[in-house]
Amino acid sequence: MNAPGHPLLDPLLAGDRRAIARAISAIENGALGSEAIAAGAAARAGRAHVVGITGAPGAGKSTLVNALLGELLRRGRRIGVVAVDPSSPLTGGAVLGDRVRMGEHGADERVFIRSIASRGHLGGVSRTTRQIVDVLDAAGFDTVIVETVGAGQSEVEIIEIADTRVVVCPPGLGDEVQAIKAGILEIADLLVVNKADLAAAETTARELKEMLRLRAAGRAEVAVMKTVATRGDGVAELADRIDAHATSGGIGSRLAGRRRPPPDEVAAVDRAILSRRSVRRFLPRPVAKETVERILDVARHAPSSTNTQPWRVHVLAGAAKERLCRAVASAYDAGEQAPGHRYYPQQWFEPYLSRRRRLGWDLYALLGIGRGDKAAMHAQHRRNFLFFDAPVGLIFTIDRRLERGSLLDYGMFLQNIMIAARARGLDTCPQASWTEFPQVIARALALPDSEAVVCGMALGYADAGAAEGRLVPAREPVDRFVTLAGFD
Ligand SMILES: Nc1nc2c(ncn2[C@@H]2O[C@H](COP(=O)(O)OP(=O)(O)OP(=O)(O)O)[C@@H](O)[C@H]2O)c(=O)[nH]1
Ligand SMILES: Cc1cc2nc3c(=O)[nH]c(=O)nc-3n(C[C@H](O)[C@H](O)[C@H](O)COP(=O)(O)O)c2cc1C
Ligand SMILES: [Mg+2]
Repeated sequence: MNAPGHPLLDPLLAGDRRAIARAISAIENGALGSEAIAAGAAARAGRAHVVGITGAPGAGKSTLVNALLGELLRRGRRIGVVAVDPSSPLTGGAVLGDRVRMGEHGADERVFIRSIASRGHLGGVSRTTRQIVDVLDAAGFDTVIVETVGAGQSEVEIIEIADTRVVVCPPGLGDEVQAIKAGILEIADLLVVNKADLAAAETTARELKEMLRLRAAGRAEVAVMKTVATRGDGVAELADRIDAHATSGGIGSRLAGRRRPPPDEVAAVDRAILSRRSVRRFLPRPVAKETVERILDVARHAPSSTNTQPWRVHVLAGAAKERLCRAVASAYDAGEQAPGHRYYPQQWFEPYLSRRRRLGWDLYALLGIGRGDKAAMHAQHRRNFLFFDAPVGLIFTIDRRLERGSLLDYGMFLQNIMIAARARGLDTCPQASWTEFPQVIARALALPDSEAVVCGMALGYADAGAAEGRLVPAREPVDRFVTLAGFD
């Protein structure tokens, strides 16, 4: 494990109750080293099933947690419980009776119960709760139950705390049910009408189902259950549902939720993707070597089948770039394209033929190149071999023995480079044109015979005033290339 060291981590991971209790206290108090404990626990988290029990004050959450605890213990689980701001005690349920009171004092090794107050938390109660849950997960409990009132926590925060979210509703007055936030319905995996011994329970359950149908469209599959927590009625069924959710992808889903970028980052990622254009005229402004290295350092995290990472990159600037450009441009002028070059199909067909033509005509129109003006077209294509004046040129190669699948990996790597460049205000143009001159490139870069040229790429700062820059090739709308099935 790479977690930064903390003396409590090893005993904690071994399930030592004193270490668990001390780690939780350290997190609660924001003690020095608590971040290291939290990071270490988070790195080991993901095995426990974390069940969040949320709902209005007095809904019967604690009573239900106690009953559920008893049921899960009967099923042989080891259980950690965290209660945020409890006003009623968690005792360990009927099974444990008086033997277990609170966590560290507990006699039963199978249960660890901890209450925390929401006041006075450094970094917020949600973060503290999340970290404590991770500690219990890392300490080896099978199930971690978290009771929260839900107030002051956003839905996103609850998603990051629990894998399975149970919302407890008291039977109520219609108004009270109406007050349930739509957001809660969006994130609930199970809705429980507790106090089903009261007359209004049936109506409440019906209203909740209706609300799920109307306000949370597409969530009609969310079960609405009834329990009488004080008697244990419906608790075994609830445990069944919770277990079913665990096995159908629930376990660890809270960790996936944490990787979801916050909204502002969503916008930034989208902008980097949507602002990318193939730029065909660059400013002479140089790009620092460190910047290129940084971009490649990000791009190397591209996925590749069985992590083969088939890319090899030749980064050229200054005289090295000039040398390659001179060699290839003069080969182009002499008409020395390699024979047998198979990048595109021999014979074009629709709809690809039209799209291709459209791109060419639009580009030539912007540049004032008339149809049939061979010399001007030649000169424009030639600019590829100057990397469109970009200060940095990249040539990508691959081991010839690799197959088509590796080119798929390669594409993802190339896109990463282009997006990472955008994020830094830089522009690119991916270039297949270089593959017309593999031998010339091999000679200029002293490539071994085993390496094949995949493509080239220009990298630099776009010339904002360039006519070519006004080219915005259209894209087909989603419904033209997507088939959706099974969503309703
Ligand atoms: N009639 C009835 N009463 C219940 C039931 N479950 C809980 N209660 C009672 O409801 C009251 C509140 O129960 P708690 O379990 O403390 O409720 P809670 O949601 O944990 O409350 P807070 O932690 O304060 O938000 C207690 O008096 C319980 O005995 C039930 O199924 N039926
Ligand atoms: C693998 C690949 C090779 C390309 N080769 C060239 C090229 O050699 N010369 C060029 O001017 N544009 C080249 N392009 C750019 C495409 O024409 C461009 O991506 C397409 O028209 C869409 O425009 P956009 O990238 O500006 O959105 C290439 C793009 C890709 C993905
Ligand atoms: Mg409670």
